[in-house]
Amino acid sequence: RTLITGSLGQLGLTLAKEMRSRYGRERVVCTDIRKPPKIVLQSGPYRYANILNKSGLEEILVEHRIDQVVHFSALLSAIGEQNVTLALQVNIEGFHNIIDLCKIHELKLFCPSTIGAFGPETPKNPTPDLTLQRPKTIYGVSKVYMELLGEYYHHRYGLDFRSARFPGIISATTPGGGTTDYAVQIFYDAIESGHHECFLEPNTRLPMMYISDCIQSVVQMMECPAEELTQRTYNIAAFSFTPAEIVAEVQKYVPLTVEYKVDKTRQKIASTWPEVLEDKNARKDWGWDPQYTLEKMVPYMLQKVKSQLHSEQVIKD
Ligand code: VAH
Repeated sequence: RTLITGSLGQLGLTLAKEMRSRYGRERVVCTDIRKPPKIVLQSGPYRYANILNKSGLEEILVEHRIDQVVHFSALLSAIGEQNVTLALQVNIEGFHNIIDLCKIHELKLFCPSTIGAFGPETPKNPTPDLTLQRPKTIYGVSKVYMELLGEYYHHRYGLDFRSARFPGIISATTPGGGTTDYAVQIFYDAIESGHHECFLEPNTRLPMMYISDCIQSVVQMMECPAEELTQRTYNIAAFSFTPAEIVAEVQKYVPLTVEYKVDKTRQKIASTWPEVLEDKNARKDWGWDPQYTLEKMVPYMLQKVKSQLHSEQVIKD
């Protein structure tokens, strides 16, 4: 039975849907601190949880006989810089509660890391699994801490801790406060207005991934026998692109104009991140094999966003 924290964020509900279709509706419990829309309550078990309330979390784990946790709750890169205190609480204290409970109850724990766990001194192209990590955001610092503490708990207490460094994830689910969010917004703008204001410079190359591959990576990592994993945290890569490149790809399908209105804060963050991740160990150890290229993803995303906006319009009418 799986518990997903931060399930109302960009990835949680898509992962819950995939896991429920594989393991059964009742075997995946979604939690979040926010009030869920009705459709979420109808799709499977949901519990209110504040990851700063350790005893409340423990009650849910015991009551639902949880044996593995996917911990998504975190403040992302840009929003973390706006509220460092809250980022420390959620990304560090919240993680302490989760990892301690997983140790006490011997639960398997997956926590996503990120390209944001690297910094300006890290080799950018390619960025290997094991390299210098001096991130310049509280988000990145908290994710390096998570990687190191997870590794320590594995070696010291035998905790089955697993992690993958996600690139910017592209999905028809709104992300919250990231530096790669322009790559989601561009699809909504292409469908709704035909014009996109991009907050990054046109030549800012970043590793990205379509959500279907991201969700598969979590399922594959969690299903992999522990003895086949040779490390706790793995880079995973699909493709990298610049704003100019994705604009050109979208323009093959729909009219789109773009204006570069650079957000200095997010440009500064993006300039410290890798351009291309090297992920040979994930491919070797647990069969990582992304299915979506940039060229394959763009028409999928346009279709998904179009039908999502249409169904929202129908509900409004
Ligand atoms: C962010 N989307 O931009 C997240 C992610 C790789 C970036 O961690 O902060």
